[in-house]
Amino acid sequence: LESGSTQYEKRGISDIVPMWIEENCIQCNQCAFECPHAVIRPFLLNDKEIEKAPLGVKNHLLDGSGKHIKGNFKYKIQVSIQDCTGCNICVDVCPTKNKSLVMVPYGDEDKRGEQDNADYLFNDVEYKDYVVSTDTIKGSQFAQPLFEFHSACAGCGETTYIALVTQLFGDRAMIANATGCSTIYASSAPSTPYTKNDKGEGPAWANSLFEDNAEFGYGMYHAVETNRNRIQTIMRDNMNKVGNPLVTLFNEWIKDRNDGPKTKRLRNLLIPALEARASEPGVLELLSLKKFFVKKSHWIFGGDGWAYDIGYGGLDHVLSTGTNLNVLVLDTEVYSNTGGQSSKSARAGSIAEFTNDGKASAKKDLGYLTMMYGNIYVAQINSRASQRQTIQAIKEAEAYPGPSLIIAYSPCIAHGMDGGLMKSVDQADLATKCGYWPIYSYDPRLSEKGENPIKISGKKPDWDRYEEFLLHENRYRNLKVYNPEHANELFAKNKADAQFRYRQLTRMAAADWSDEVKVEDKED
Ligand SMILES: Cc1ncc(C[n+]2csc(CCOP(=O)(O)OP(=O)(O)O)c2C)c(N)n1
Ligand code: SF4
Ligand code: SF4
Ligand code: SF4
Repeated sequence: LESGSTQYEKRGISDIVPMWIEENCIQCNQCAFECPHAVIRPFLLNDKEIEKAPLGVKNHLLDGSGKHIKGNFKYKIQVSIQDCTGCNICVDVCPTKNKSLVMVPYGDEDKRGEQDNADYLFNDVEYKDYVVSTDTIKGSQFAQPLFEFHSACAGCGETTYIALVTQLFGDRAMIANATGCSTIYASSAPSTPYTKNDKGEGPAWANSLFEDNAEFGYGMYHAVETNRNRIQTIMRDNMNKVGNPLVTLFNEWIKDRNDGPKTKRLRNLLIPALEARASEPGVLELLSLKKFFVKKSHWIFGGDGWAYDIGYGGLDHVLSTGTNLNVLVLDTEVYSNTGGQSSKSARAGSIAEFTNDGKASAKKDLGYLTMMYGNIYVAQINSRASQRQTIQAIKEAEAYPGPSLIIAYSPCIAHGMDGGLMKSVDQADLATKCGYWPIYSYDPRLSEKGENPIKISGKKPDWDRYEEFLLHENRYRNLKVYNPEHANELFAKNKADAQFRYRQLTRMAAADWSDEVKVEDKED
């Protein structure tokens, strides 16, 4: 499949699309962060870009606000209306009292020339990801999403996370993807939403099977690192046979070979320096390995059916090896792609195939099980409840030089929520508020310093709203309709299970970890 080919589909599937009301906008970029389809984006324009812009852009620019932006750039939010699915997520997350986005008929925005505006901004204006730190919600959205316009359901809860990973690390990402929704919307012939930036860099992505995905990603890691070890050997062997600047660059690369941004800079210096010295020893072989100069960001994506059930043995094994890999579990608590079979991520009282009378047993706590290794970064995230914690966890996981597991709450059509996914922002927020989906991280780097590694984000759960959350979704409500007594029993168990897990988490988060200081640190 040709990378980035979904951009040519321009499906125009929604008769309503968001209109930006610039006078209300506070330039927070939360709409772009949450859009599951990478359809709404913020742009910063310099004078040259403004000069060439269509009138529809020129006449609707705000003075950029915030440090580094003010005085230097104009700001615009832009929707590519032909790619919009009308899911309403951007409107719901927009935090201004008078909404800065409203849904209007497609024809109105078409008449205003919004697709021409989008074509100009999306293709001819630079993505200025260097202006505001990408550690922030706002800054991350000035980076180009390298995953866009896919065929997931309108408002899908999985895809926001994938788009964000590509914004943060996409130009050097390598992704192994378990079969499931995330392979179908990523590779339905003839197009793929994975794309590349203007330098031709983008994620390398592949799917093997449902059951072997962790092992598949582990193999990718070793294939890449074997080549990178060869680079190091050639550099070491020839250090005394080449002159400067190669000696300096070789030493720097060997020291920083596991640092993504530093190896990007070194790659840009190494390639021309090597090309200018093609006759020196080892240089031609190094040039044949140039695509491995940059440290790859290794990711393993999959759903809960893969991670909790069918691929669990492999996932557990790969995590146990201590390898520097990042696992993202897109947790819909059900096998979504094949029509809704119950997984071990599903909870008591939920209805799915195999559990038509309500699941009797508790949800498996994948986060807790994995934390018990001690040396694995673990986080549970929910972007529609906290974008801040989501980006922080994804950044920390990637930076951790060992295995990481991120479990991401993913609203799905299979949940049958009131109002559909169009209303999933409030419902997902309630999932965290009521204790159904606590968000936390476990960072082994803190433990090594003798600090408690667990951070629970947000307020204490409001357990009184737990049943309200359950009854907003058909996967639970239907049991209440067909068998109310059984439903009451299982819902009580569902809540008690969640409360037990939360108490367990808070007990661990309150514990004294000072004994865990690494031995060499104690001796200091
Ligand atoms: C060994 C095997 N069993 C079953 C399937 C069929 N299958 C493909 S995707 C899928 C469900 C995926 O569910 P999940 O991992 O939760 O991902 P989601 O679709 O929810 O994102 C199943 C059962 C398969 N491909 N291979
Ligand atoms: S309506 Fe949905 S697809 Fe369209 S821009 Fe908003 S969030 Fe994106
Ligand atoms: S979420 Fe609303 S206020 Fe924030 S950038 Fe988007 S339109 Fe503007
Ligand atoms: S079925 Fe669920 S997970 Fe799959 S694309 Fe639709 S909303 Fe996303």
